[in-house]
Amino acid sequence: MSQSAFTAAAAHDPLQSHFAEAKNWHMRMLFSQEPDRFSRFSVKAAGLFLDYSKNRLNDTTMRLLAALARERGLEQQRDAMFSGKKINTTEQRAVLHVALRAPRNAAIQVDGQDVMPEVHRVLDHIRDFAERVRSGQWTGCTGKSITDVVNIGIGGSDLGPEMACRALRAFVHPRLSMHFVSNVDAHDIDSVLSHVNPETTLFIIASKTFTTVETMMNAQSARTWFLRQRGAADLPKHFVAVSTNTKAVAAFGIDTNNMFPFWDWVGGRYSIWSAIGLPLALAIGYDRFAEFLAGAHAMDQHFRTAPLESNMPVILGLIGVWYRNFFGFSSLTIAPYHQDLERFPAYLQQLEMESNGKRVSKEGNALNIASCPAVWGDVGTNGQHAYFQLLHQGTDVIPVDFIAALKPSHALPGHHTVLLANCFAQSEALMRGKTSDEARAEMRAQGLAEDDIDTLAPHRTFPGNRPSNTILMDALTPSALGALIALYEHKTFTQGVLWDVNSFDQWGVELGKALAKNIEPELTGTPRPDAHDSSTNGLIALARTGLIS
Ligand code: G6Q
Repeated sequence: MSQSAFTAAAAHDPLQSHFAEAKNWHMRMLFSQEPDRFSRFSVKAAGLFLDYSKNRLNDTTMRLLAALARERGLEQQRDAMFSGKKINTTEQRAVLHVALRAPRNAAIQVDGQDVMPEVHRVLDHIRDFAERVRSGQWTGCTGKSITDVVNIGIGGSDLGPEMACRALRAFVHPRLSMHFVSNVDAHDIDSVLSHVNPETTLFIIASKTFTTVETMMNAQSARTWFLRQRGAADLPKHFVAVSTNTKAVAAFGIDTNNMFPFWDWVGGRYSIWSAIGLPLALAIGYDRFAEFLAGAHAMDQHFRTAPLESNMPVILGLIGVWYRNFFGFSSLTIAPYHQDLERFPAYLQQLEMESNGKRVSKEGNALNIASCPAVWGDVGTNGQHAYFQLLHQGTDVIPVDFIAALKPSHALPGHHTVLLANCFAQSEALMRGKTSDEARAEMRAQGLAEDDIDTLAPHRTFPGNRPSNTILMDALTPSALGALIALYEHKTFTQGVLWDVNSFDQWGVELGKALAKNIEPELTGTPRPDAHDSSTNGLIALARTGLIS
């Protein structure tokens, strides 16, 4: 394995030597030596606040990490992305989700062509369509207003709009219920179809390629369900498409005037800002959707212009690199203390793991360093009653990103104070831990016998020194959500640059799309035992009999 660009960088060895010292620090010590850590290690941008003081780092760490980022060409590669260069080299594509949220008068070129007029033509179409559906002007085939919107898509054509519609629940039009169907397992679509009325339901078939098996099967099932109850002439009022494949959309029977296009320079997991965001625009209205785009654009401006040392996405990315490549931590947990961000961990899981879950460099050489950690999580306070045990006392150290809003989107008294208190208390406890002496003193105060104290002390001791970031916003508004997603997009970009991977292809996902096609005919047709191992043959045989015993 050749040396990677990461370890070959001149800034790498000083970081390695610094780590030899830093790995012995306890954050309790850092906080007592540097009482101003909160102001020193926090940053505001685009309406978000990041406190990164509860991390195992100091000024030198951040200076050395920024030097590594500079040496790896982060600033130049960022500028290359923003200017439409084909940085997705394995697919020869530009990467321009930032253009989708840029103002109308921006000029961004791909192959010598300004993409902004086309971006805004589609946005205007979205605005017009969303307003007609929301106002009741767009009706179903019997003249009734639309009450249910069913988005059929998967991966990047599902997770973004689903997460965002859930996150901005408080802003959704009261007449509209939003549904998301993704799984080829028809239990998914069945549970939706059994609750909606064909006369008042709008289906959005969302697929960049319009060939993805899951989406096409679900779309066909929705179409069959619809045609069983209504005529083919009624279909155009109830089916619209978001795609880059006009021919396939027309072949499906969708009026191409009701097709919302996007472009090959929008990656699936970066597509919520494109027409893939149509369900969100329908749900919250175009003006709010525009605020969502503006929030992301504000974060883009910050990422583009702030020095690396005070650049929020860069800081988040560098801290992740510090833990992954020096401490060797292999996982990151996302803990939104906001029920409406329930799907945000799943969204980030795709964003980070599909982008940076790579084992070769851009040039195709095997990496000699670790790349993306496993990303997972769930909302607080629920996680506290489940896996937080491992975060506090497990043998692995797992850094946490806490995310919270200062103000709730509901009016129920009391809850929000308790929620925030829990969020802050968790990061404090993870950082401080509880020493054996403290555990013993606590038990003594509770009146326990000395023998019991000796037995219990190791179990009631917490090592602490477990890192976390805390990201705060005023409230979970469209603009704050836009900024939050863009923050993580640019964090992911930063890490991809440091690790020297192409963050914008997904050959592992393409593999999954191809593999099932080999086995599917064998489940109903002739098996090909020579084509597989004994395990796969055994499983195919079981599925063919449909019986375990
Ligand atoms: C995202 C991935 C993947 C993709 C889905 C759906 O970056 O490429 O999640 O979005 O496989 O693809 P289609 O939109 O083409 O149906």
